Amino acid sequence: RGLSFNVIHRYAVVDKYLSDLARQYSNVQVASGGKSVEGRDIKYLRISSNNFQSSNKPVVVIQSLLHAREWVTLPVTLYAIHKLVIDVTEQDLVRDIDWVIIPIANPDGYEFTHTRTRMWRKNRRTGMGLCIGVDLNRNFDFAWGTASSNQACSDTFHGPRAFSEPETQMTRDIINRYRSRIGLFIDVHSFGSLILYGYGNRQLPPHSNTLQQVAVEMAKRIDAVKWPANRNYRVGNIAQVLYQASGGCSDFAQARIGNKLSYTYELPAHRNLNNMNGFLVDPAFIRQAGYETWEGIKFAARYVVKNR
Ligand code: 0X9
Ligand code: ZN
Repeated sequence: RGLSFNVIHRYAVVDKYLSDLARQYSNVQVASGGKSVEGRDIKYLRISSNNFQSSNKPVVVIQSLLHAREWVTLPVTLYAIHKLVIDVTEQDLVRDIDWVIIPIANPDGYEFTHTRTRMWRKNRRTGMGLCIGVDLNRNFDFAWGTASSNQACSDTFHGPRAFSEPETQMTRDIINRYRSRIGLFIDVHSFGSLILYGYGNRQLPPHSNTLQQVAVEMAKRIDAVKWPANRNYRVGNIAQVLYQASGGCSDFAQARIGNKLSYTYELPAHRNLNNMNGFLVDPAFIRQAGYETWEGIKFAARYVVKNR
């Protein structure tokens, strides 16, 4: 039952799947967070064993495909949905937690990677001259415009102002709406086998020790079920591990949820072909990506329940 895990599904397939689930399962609601630049609904699921709105359980938010070309992030959210709705083997996860899952945060960019340019990263904003697209992970209102590009042609163009894009407004509104209940926020990207926390300007949140310790445990859980077996996940502050970056989604979330947990995942490049571009996905790894990442998410989610 559900969707297969041997292909990367298109927007229309995921869209129908989310609606079907909401029809078939009383604990699932589908909502639109608004429309993308090109007019696609940005759908997300709320999963709650009681009434989501009146519940006071901690909320875990998982988002994927903010960057269009990072296809392998989609099976991670679809696998999470599968394990929370269709194949529920661990009851505590639905008993103790409410979930918000946003599988396709950048639907226009994502469809464009299927129809035209596989390596497209940004959204499909026009009207800025010859070049198209805003980097949605530079468009959030956290130190906006300080470590990003003001050139529309750049792949890290931060947009005309913070939250200029409907796609980032959607995530902002979800974060603001459930702010007091969000215990864990995960923005899934690829690639690099990393679990990163704030902030992108090198400043550490006051609870960075907790962020580090929980991430180390998540990485252990993932590496333990990895195939091919290897211990390659690394953990740390985004600016120390990667580079400085402003306007990031998980930084904005971190600032809003205070001493709770916000991470950016960089999934593994899962290549088994020599010299294969790390954004390309070997079909043999689609299920594995969901399966192993879920082990990390579960650890952090349970940590949230125990430490609320
Ligand atoms: O540069 C990015 O946006 C992310 N890497 S990616 O290769 N997927 O583009 C990392 C962003 C992490 N940013 C913050 N936590 N601020
Ligand atoms: Zn990314």
